[in-house]
Amino acid sequence: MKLYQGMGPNSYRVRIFLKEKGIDVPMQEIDLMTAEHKAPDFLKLNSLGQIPVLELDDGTIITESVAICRYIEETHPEPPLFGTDAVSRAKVEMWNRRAELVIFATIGNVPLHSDELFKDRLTQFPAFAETERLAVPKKWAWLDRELADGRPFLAGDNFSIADITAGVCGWLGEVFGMEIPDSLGNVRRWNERVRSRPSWNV
Ligand SMILES: N[C@@H](CCC(=O)N[C@@H](CS)C(=O)NCC(=O)O)C(=O)O
Repeated sequence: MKLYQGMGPNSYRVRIFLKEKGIDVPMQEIDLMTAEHKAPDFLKLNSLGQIPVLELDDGTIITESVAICRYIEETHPEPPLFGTDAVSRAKVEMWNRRAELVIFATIGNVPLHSDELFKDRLTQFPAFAETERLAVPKKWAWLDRELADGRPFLAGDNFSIADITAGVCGWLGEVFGMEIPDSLGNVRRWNERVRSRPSWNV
């Protein structure tokens, strides 16, 4: 098995997931700054030219961070990070989707539409980046209201992939000057709880 990965939130969430599982996977660093992910050899692995990519020993290629994590979950079930029964699995899916669609997408649009690194990937609209930047505190405020019920993790009592996805958003926001507002105590406590785990130092 080999993980092609590098900088950015998606590789980061897979590395955190592997660390939570206690698994060592050989990794190959793909340099986004030199556009290694758009080189013909890499496009044979992922036609979208994105990282991370997991290559299995039989040559099977799995892309998409959550699909990679699901494969790891199936092959290494402990500790469970996708829930354990019908309700908890559904809640983890629900919160992972919400973290991706509501928070990750909003924060991600800021660099996507303003950073030099993405200028060839899409037509950038810097004004859209700014409206998304302004929307970020509102997204965290929504999560703060959700977490007001006192649950320790997004999907309930147990740490899951949803916390990894949303926690990586906290990290990405900091990288681009969008810290979680001080006034949002529930989210700040959750963020501290999640990101102080040893798995985040990868
Ligand atoms: N949906 C994919 C997104 C992968 C992705 O966008 N990766 C970024 C790095 S975090 C990338 O490779 N960006 C380069 C590009 O899109 O050109 C996933 O969940 O893995």
